[in-house]
Amino acid sequence: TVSSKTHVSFKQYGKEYKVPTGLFINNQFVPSLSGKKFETTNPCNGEKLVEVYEADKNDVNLAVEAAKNAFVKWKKVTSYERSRLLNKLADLVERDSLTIDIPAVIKCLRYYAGFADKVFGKVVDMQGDFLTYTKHEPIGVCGLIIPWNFPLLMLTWKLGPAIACGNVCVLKTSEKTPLSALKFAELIVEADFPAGVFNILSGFGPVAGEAISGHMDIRKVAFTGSAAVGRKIMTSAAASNLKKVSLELGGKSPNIVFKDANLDDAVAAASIGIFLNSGQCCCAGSRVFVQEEIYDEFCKKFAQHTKEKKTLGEIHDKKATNGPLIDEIQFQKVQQYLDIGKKEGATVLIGGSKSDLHNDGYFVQPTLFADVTDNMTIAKEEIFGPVACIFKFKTVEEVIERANNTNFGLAAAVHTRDINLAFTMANELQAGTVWTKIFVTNLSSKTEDIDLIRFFQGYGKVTDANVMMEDGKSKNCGFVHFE
Ligand code: TXE
Repeated sequence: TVSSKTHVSFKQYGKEYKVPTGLFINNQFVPSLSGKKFETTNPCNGEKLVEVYEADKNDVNLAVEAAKNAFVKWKKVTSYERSRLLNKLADLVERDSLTIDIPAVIKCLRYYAGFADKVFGKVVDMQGDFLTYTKHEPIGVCGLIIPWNFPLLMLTWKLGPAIACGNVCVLKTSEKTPLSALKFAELIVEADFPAGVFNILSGFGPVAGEAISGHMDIRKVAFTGSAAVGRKIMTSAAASNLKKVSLELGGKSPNIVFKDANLDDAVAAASIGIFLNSGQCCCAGSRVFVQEEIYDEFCKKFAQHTKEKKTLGEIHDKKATNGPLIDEIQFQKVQQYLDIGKKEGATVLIGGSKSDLHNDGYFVQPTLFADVTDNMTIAKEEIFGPVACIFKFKTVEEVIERANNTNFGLAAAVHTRDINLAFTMANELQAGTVWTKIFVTNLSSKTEDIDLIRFFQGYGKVTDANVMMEDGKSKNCGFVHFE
C-alpha cells in the first residue's frame, strides 16, 4: 500500500528518490502505533535524508501476530513454491540492482531458493525392527536483528534460510540503516509473497530489539552485531521462552604473512582485508602478522600501496575507493582508538587521524600501525574502522599461539607458498573461516594461485579450493570435506 504518510521523496546529489518510511507489516507499510519517527542521515555529509517510523513493543507484537497468522498457511506451502518465490525475489533485486554487495544479495537469495527442497532428515538405526527417522520442520516466527555494515546482505543472510525452511519472520534493521530494507520490502510485495511471511521493522535495539529477543511467541532469534548486545540477547531469550539463539559477533582476525609469500599479492590481500567497507566488516583482517625476515619490506610496500590506491570520497566520486564511517558514534570511537594507539607507542606508517578534506562527513584516513605489541589496546579490541595493526613474528608455533590469543574467533587468513604449512595453519587457527592463498606449480611450471581455501568449522570443515589462473580467470577445483 502506498500512501503519502508512509512514503517520502527526497533529493540527494541532484537525484530524486522515493522511499517507504512505514513499518512493513502484513505486506503493508504502516505508521508506528505511537506515531514516533526517527531520522536517518547521509554519512558522507551528515545531512538528514528522511524520517522513518520507529517500532516499539506494541508494533513488534503486531508484527509477531501477523507472522503467526501467516504461518498457519505458509507452513503448508511446498518447498518448490518457497523456492520459486525466493528466486522471483532474486530476479527483482537483479532488475533493480546497482553493484557493491547487491550481487551477493542476489546469489544469497538464489542459494537459499535452491536449498528449500533439500532440507533432509535422517533414518536412525534403533537396533531392531523399527523405522525411526528425523524430519526438519519450520519452527514458526523467527526474530532477526541485523547491523548496518552490509544492510541488505545481512538481511538476506537471515531471511533467506528462515524462509527457505518454511518459517515466518520479524526482522529489525539497524537504526543507522533502515532505508534499503524498506525498498527491499516493496519487492517482497511485488514477488507475491503471502502477507505476514516477512515483516520488517525500523527501530532501536533497547526497545524494538529487546521486544523481539524477549518475545514469548518468537521461537528463534538470529543476531549479528556487537558481543555486548549478543550477551543481552542471550539473556533475554533465556529469561523469556528459552528461544533458540544464533549469534554472529565481532572479530579481531589475524592475517598471517609468511616469509615465502608473494609480497605484492599479500599486500593487496591485506589491503582488501582491512579497508573493504572502510574496515566495518566483522571478519576484517585487523591484526596483520608478518614474519620478521620480510617485516620491513612488507610495511614499506603496504604503506606505499595504501598511499597510491586508497582514496577517500563521497558516493558519486568515481575515483573514491573508500567511503565514510557509518555515523558520528563510530567516527568518534575509531578516533579514540587512533589516539590510544599513538599513546601506547605504535608507529603510524600512514594515516592516523580523520580526514581534513571531508569536514562534514565521517571520514577516517586509512591507517597502518606498525610495531604493535600484543598487550596494546588496539591489538585486542575491535576497532571497526580502516585501521590495521602490524605485528612481527618469528616462528610458526609462535604465530599460532599469538593469533589464537584473542576473545574472538571469527576469521583468519594465511599467505604462504607452502601447501603443508597452509593446511597446518587452517587446522591450528581457532577461527570459523580460514582463507589461504597458496601457490603451486603446474605441469607447465607456471605459478598458479589456489585462491580462497575456506575452512568452515562447525559443520565439520569444508575446503573450497578455487584455482586462480594467470589470466585472472578462476576455475573451481572442487570441495574436500573433513569430518
Ligand atoms: O552494534 P549493536 P552497533 C560491532 C563493532 C561496532 C560495535 C557497535 O565493533 O563498533 O559493534 O556497533 C540492535 N537488544 N559490530 O552499536 O549495538 C541494534 O539496534 C536487541 C560488529 O551498531 O550490536 C542493531 O540492529 N537488539 C558487527 C543491532 O543490534 C539490540 C556489526 C546491532 O547493534 C539491542 C555491527 C538490544 N539490547 C557492529 N541493542 C558484525 N559482527 O559485523 C542494540 N540492538
